Amino acid sequence: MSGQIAVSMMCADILRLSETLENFKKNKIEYLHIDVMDGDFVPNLQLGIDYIKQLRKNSKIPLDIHLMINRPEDKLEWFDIQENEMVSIHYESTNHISRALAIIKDKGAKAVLALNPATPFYVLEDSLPDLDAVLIMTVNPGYAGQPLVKQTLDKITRLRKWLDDNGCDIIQIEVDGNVSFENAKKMRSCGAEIFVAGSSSVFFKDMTLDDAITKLRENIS
Ligand code: S6P
Ligand code: MG
Repeated sequence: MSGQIAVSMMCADILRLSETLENFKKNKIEYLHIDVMDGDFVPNLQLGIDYIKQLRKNSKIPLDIHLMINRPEDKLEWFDIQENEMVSIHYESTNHISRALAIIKDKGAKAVLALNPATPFYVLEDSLPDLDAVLIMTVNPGYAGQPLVKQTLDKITRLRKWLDDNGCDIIQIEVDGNVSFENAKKMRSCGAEIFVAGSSSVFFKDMTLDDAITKLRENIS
């Protein structure tokens, strides 16, 4: 199966959102990636509840909600999670991973555990039965436009093998951070299946959305 694109909405031009969403519909973008930041787990504030509501009203593309917030289990109810959505929580953000994943699964959504670049993937072991995907951060979370943390490429390869060896070939790997055209190709060959596309691909300066999406699709097919 070809790789899927989750466009990073924090990189979209807020003054042109409706035409951007029309373009994503035309280009059959698989997910709208929503970065939620609380100024505590990460040193930045980003997309909120009302923005998410507006997106759901104006687009049928499923959301991929990336929660970079501490103690997500206390806040998941705020998001009105829908059945066709993906929701990721960070391993580093709570002592109650199992409780948080259960809340997401209860809503019928896909449960995703996100790992910062320096977090080893084997910490996932006892969560595997609860997971639909693993989100590998390939930059340190908090900002768009950062350089790749290079050792995360090898981490994707080792994670894919470990998942397959443990009978979890159904668990997908999503990658987020500096997924440039060139890096996306490498990440694809390492085993990534869902690609968060931000300022280094779909929103690449001086390229149209159409051209950038076509180029990214070629590199992850
Ligand atoms: C980063 C956030 C990401 C960024 C995305 C931007 O904390 O989780 O989703 O929005 O990485 O993409 P780029 O190509 O600018 O790194
Ligand atoms: Mg993200």
